[in-house]
Amino acid sequence: MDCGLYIITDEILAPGYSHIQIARESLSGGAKIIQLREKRRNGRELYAIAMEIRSLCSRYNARFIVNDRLDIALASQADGVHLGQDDLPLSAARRLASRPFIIGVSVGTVEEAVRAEREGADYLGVGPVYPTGTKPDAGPPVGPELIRIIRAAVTIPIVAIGGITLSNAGDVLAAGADGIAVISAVICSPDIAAASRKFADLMVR
Ligand code: 3NM
Repeated sequence: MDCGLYIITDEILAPGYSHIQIARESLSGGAKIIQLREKRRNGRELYAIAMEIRSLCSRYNARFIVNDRLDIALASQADGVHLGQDDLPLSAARRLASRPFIIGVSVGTVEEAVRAEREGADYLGVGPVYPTGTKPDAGPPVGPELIRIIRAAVTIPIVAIGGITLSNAGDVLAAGADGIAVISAVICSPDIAAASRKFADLMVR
């Protein structure tokens, strides 16, 4: 999977912005992957949002990933799904969605990373790298050091997540992350497209 700037939509953190608006602005600022992350809406609403983001991502030649909901990902013809450690097991998801459908898995230890790769994950979300208020149950920060350790232990792409800002993103990339996933540093900014552009520029250097 080609990585790059990976933006996760969160309507709660960006009052007045819908998932679709967040996706549109991030894409116009150079995001390469959009993940729809929504835990409150019903399936019908989520499907409608997913269909819109699907077509936006196609227009920008970006990937579209759905958090947790494999049903919504498949129904909307997303490029993939992102699974947490408490979501559907990877092996079960893979039975329903064969490649090239992408399955990403969140990991917070090298053991989880190695297991996810062995079970067929296409990329790893590793975090939280730094403290973050966005996901209070994300666990203690692992620091760029865990990126370095996991980089040496697996070959699949690593997307670093958690508390990543313009000032620490360089350290995370230097530790071996292939991509950077960002929520608050982009979507809490008054200009989502401009904030995305700054991260995207950092990643092509
Ligand atoms: N998952 P922000 S940290 C959604 O560690 C999520 O798995 C994490 O948001 C993990 O960029 C996180 O605002 C929140 O810190 C990331």
